[in-house]
Amino acid sequence: MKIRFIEPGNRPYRKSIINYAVYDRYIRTPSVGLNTLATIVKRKISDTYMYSESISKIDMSDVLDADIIFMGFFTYAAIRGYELANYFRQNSRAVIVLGGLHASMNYEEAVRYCDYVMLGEGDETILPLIDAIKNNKKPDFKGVAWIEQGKITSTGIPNPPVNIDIIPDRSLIHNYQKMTGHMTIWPQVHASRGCPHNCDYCALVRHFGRKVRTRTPQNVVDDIKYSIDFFHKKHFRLFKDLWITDDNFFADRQWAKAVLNAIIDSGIKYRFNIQIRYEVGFDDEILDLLKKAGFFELDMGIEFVDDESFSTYHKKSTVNEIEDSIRNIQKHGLSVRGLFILGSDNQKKGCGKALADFVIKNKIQGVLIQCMYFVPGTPAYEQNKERLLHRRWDKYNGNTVHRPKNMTPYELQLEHIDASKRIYSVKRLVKALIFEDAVHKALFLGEYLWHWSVRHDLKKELKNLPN
Ligand code: B12
Ligand code: SF4
Repeated sequence: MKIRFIEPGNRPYRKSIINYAVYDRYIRTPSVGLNTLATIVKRKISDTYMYSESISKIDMSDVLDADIIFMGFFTYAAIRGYELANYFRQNSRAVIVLGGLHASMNYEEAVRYCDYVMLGEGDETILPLIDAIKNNKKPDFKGVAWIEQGKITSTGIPNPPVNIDIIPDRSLIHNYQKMTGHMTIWPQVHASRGCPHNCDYCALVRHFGRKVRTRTPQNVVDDIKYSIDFFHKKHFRLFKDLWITDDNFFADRQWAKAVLNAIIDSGIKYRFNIQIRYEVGFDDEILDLLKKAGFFELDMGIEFVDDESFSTYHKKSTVNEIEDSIRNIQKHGLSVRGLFILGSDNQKKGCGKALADFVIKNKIQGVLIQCMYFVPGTPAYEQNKERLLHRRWDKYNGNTVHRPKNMTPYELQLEHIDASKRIYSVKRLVKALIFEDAVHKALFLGEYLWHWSVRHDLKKELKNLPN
């Protein structure tokens, strides 16, 4: 049997000099989730291989004669995913299976483009589905949807896998080893799944559930070691950074401590960053451990810089608490990256400047700004879907996609551009290049170029937005 895994990009991969400077135009990091599934399948079926449009073109001559093509994607890559699925259906005899967060939560949409949609996480259902296909049987276990005589059949959401101790085999991804020389691609490890919270707008809790499932600390350390080794094997890398991509690594505090201690005991000398909620900023013991383990940056989901927005979206933080948390983190010698949302119902014109002022005042080093969007499958989507401008999922990558309450969509997009321009101004670049340490000089320059490319795309979208 021949199995191929495909990760579509937000847009198809194109070789470009720009790939060396920015991460999301023609280049991104390949999916750890799809790589994990490919690793599970490879153990049983030797002719298993993966292509990710984040780092290469798809070799169609290798894919079209596969028996099964598995594709996985998030919302921003769904349109490209459907385009590829249509192409495979027309040009290959392969069974086409779609999965991942977007396909799973929108299976009634996705099922029109494939033979099967897989629901949920897939680790425990992918091999049974391959067996069912091989034996020409319809799946009789949870986790699959398909169309039969024009009617959608779903066997329901499967239980989430408990044992997630799997080290993704990076060598299964086409071109990956070669691309590890690019500084815009970095090693990633995902150590736990699920989050006990239940934020209205979060798709993750719907996909991964509220029960936190963790990998053993030793398995996480082994993955970190292998990942670092993979990235350094063929190339010299000036920056030694690894991103632990968990959504809520500290939800199980005892386990988090055990992993940090395991990293310290392993003697790995590397630099890590990780996502946090603001409460972690008050936990001195954890902050000390993070520093000792080699963490240099904490990526805080701050979302808003006004208390009214926090209460509208049921986020139980205040601006004062967030500022105190940031100060305490910085006191421990760690820097803070801010993850923000613009376009809440409470915000009006000027919110871009307010965001930039907050970032500059609190010495936040690096930002990701996202205009508010309501993702299918969440309560926020159900309440707000009438306000979405369109369902062109490829635009759901930071752009304005809804009608804000106190601004026009066009004005909100301008606020986003304004915030980015103020934070990544030439004046601030020069200042960073003179006064920051070597790492933050390089980081600021990288972020400056990345935001320049993000703004370029945001400006291009302006002509499509109502004013
Ligand atoms: C790492 C990461 C990135 C990386 C790479 C992403 C990648 N290639 O996977 C980078 C930095 C490039 C990135 C960028 C962006 N990201 Co991002 N990212 C993440 C993050 C933090 C972790 C991804 C991960 O490894 N997950 C863990 C693995 C185990 O899960 P998984 O990939 O879903 O796979 C499992 C299942 O879904 C399933 N599965 C997956 N595929 C398939 C396929 C089949 C056939 C089957 C059966 C099962 C299956 O099985 C896997 C194992 O169980 C997620 C949050 C999250 N927890 O997922 C956000 C997330 C995916 N990002 C998000 C966003 C919005 C973005 C950006 C648009 C942000 C921005 N404004 O720039 C950009 C898009 C870039 C672009 N233009 O293309 C959103 C997407 C929301 C949505 N509804 O789709 C998420 C969910 C964050 C959030 N809190 O909402 N991101
Ligand atoms: S805390 Fe973060 S990961 Fe958890 S539900 Fe809220 S937004 Fe989602």
